[in-house]
Amino acid sequence: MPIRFTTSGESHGPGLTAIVEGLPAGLPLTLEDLDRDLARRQLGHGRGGRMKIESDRADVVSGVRHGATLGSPVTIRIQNRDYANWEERMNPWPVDGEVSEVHLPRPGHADLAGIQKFGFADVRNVLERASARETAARVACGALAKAFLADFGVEVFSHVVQIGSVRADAPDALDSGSFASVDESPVRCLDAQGSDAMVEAINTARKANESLGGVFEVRAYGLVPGIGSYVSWETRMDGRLAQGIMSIQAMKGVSVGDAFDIAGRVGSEAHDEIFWSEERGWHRETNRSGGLEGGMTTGEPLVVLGAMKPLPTLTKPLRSVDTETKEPAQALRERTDSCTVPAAGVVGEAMVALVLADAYRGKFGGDHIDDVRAAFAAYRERIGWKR
Ligand code: EPS
Repeated sequence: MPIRFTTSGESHGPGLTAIVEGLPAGLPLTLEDLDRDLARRQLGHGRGGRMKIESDRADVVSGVRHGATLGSPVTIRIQNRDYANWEERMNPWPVDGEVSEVHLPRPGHADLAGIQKFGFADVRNVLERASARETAARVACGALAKAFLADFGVEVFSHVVQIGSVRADAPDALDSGSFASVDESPVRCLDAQGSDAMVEAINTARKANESLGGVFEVRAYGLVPGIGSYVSWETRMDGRLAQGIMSIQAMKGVSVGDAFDIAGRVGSEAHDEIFWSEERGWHRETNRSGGLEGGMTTGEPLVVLGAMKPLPTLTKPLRSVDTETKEPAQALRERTDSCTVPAAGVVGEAMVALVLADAYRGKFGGDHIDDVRAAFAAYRERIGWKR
């Protein structure tokens, strides 16, 4: 049974819903597992006024009983507290008052192509769903995937490595312990100096009515080799993870390991030589591949980076056109965030966890978590995996 998930909800509508299918029965869960990541996604220097209104909580309404999954679809609801301020504008049903339409598409957002595609006059019909508010629902799904992966010793983390033009060097040897206090940095950056410089860059941008993008890195530790496959294009993990990351709002680039560096190196400096020892079994001294070879996990940490563009809702509006009059106009100005790269890292964790959890489900099968554990143990035994 693959893990599938779907989300629904508009940014200022009554709320978000997520349904996750394919988790085995008997997986222990706590509400804390879900709410912790929802709260982490709301963090980060550069958030706008909306985050003061929201306080995201997961309301689980199916698929879980007494703290364990039932094997049936898990449904999660997250309330949009801001709906109280939008009840007239976003009501599912006709309202008495006049609701003004938005006719000023923002360059960089889904607005213009969205109204063309669906035949809408009101840009709000597009922007409400295109908004990254939807990522709260994905993070809730990702928290379930993380709980499943944790049962197999897999942990997924993220940190921010660039905001605007400020790059921070992560410490050389990262391990799962390195991320213990990453959320204490206001930009979720592991380097203290880099963190300060990023905060500064966001403050400067905000004062200038600008927004900033950046780059986050997601790492997964504890993966066994051979997850994913080289035999068909859609089973290759590089492609599946790339889709997961690139499907996040405002993402414009992805890299696995040192991809863009490797592209400029000679072959002998681009790969990870293979070693074997009685104590460690198969291992590598480098991890330029980002933990994937031939579309499969190698057993080294998975390293995936996502590049995010600056948010396109600007208080310094760009040139656009009024879609009704066709006259030149300034793009819609709305309350917005100035930088959400720290939050995007948490969403990246969720997407990576969902892709990995699906691949684990595909490989180890089973209906109850004990079936999955047994298949996993048999596989580790067969390949002599020592970690
Ligand atoms: C978003 C715009 C902002 C963000 C929102 C995504 O909301 P608003 O228009 O209400 O100020 O805060 O993100 C969230 C609400 C969230 O939970 O992440 C956008 O246009 O994408």
